[in-house]
Amino acid sequence: MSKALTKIDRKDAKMVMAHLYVAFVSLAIGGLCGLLQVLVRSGKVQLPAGISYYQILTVHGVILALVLTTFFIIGFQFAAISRTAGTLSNGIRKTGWAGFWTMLIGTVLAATMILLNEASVLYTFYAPLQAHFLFYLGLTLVVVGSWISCAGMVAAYVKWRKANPGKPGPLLTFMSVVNAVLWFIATLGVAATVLFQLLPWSMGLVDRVNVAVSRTLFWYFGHPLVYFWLLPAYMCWYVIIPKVIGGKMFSDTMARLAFILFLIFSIPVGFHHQLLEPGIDPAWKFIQVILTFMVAIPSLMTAFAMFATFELYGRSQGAKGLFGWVKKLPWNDARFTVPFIGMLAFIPGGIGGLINASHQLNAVIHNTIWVTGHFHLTIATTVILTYFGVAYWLVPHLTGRVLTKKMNRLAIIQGVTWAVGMTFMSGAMHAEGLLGGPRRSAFSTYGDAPQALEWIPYQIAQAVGGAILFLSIILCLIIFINLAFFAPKGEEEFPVSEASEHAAQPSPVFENWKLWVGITAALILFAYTIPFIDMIQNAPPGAKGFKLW
Ligand code: HAS
Ligand code: CU
Repeated sequence: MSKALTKIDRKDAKMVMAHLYVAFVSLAIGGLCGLLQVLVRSGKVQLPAGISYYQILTVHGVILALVLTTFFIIGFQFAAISRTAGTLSNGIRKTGWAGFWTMLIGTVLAATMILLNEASVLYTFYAPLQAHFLFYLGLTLVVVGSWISCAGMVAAYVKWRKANPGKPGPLLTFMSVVNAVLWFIATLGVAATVLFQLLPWSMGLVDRVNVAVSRTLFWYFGHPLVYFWLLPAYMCWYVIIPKVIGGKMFSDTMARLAFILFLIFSIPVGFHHQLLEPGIDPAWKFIQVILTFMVAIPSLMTAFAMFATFELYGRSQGAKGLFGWVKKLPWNDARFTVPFIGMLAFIPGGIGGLINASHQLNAVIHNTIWVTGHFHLTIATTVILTYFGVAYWLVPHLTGRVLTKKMNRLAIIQGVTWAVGMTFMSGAMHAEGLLGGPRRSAFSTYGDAPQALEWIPYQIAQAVGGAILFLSIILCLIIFINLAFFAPKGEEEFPVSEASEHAAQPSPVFENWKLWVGITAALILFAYTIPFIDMIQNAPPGAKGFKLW
């Protein structure tokens, strides 16, 4: 690696930081809403000033699941590309800024409509709940902005390839491009339902909406969305963590293969969110469940690669026995420990996912707060703690400061408090879900039904966990502000691992985009064409809009 590439250019750094500011402001707002939600659901607290539970729940979901993630990911991927494929050209940096502003305007528009209580439709904005059309327009701008930025990433990669003919793209750049391509294909679904269904319907141009089609288009997008969140975390695990611990990446080839498998299998699986919906032939649900189990494979490969990385490093340091290597890991380095807690959470999180995907078991947990427990382990622990772990070196790298010992310690405390809070909150959600406690619902004793009364202690446990999580968010914000504005000046490393010297050069087949995008398209057409024809041909008259809040 030439010296020139190890430090990100200042102009690039500024553009990336702009994204991170939005991400962390989102964390503050979304985290506060989360705290209010668990308090309301404990039955002990009521919201003031006529604010509705569903309004803050919508803010929470939209600002954390859609806004924080997208801004963080785009910022991080531009940083990864700038670091490994060289400083962005002026044109590409401008593209990044154009994407940033488009997304920000969209975010402000959507947020305004939610705050005006015109769009309490939750982050999945299911029809026939009907929001103000400006809410859908705002989300459209967020998606369009992300397309502009992703096009910039692809352009940077193409430029690198032209300048380095015959060489495999730098791993972090390659991974960013896979995620950008995944995002392009996935967002076609949400763009289609918003542009052709929800916008005309909310503007009053058409009266009714085909709910089954709209929800199917949503989940065509909604599942790969979760991998769009996950892949940047995997970029950190595969490429950054080995360098942080002082070891080597297990296998560059395996990392590329895992990413390509995500591209292929992420999309044709949306029905696992619709297993209990009518109007879809069970045979097609079955096929998409099989494909869902296929998409677990690259995660299992990743688990294997991480264990291998840790064990090889531990043994190189003289570790003995089956688990001796655990002791050799740098537990006092937040850049490792915080993402590691994320990895641990993905063991129960992933198992929960496999349970959800099993049709019969889905009948038990669907629409219960078990699902909320599942995604607070996956996105809200595995992914977000990895993002925090990244921010703890990326922010000082970008601002020309350092992560001090004190901040490093605070960061570890942040990770541990998150783990504790989430164990309470997510654990209680899983348990309450098994007792039938519903998700997406405010506090109610359902007319003092005995079953509903059983849920209450778990809801109190969730409030305790949620309050601890909120403290953890405050710690995270303190660290972020310190690293952005106050930490001592210096040079913080952007760690990028090299492959172990025994590893083979990755095969050029990984960069055969026509092949991979072709297979992806074929699988999508296979999994969705007939069900869509069915849904359109046998459609009921369609639904009028409802505003239930
Ligand atoms: Fe999920 C619902 C199935 C992964 C997020 N999921 C959701 C929702 C969200 C979400 C947000 O099939 C709710 C959507 C809504 O609002 O309705 N999910 C899966 C499956 C996986 C999965 C099969 N989900 C994720 C990830 C998410 C996420 C990742 C976010 C980032 N999920 C479902 C289903 C539903 C669902 C159904 C619908 C439920 C319903 O009925 O509504 C798989 O990708 C999981 C594979 C993962 C593994 C784990 C591998 C373990 C690793 C860690 C290694 C640890 C190490 C450390 C190395 C097989 C990689 C160890 C060290 C030591 C010392 C021990
Ligand atoms: Cu899914």
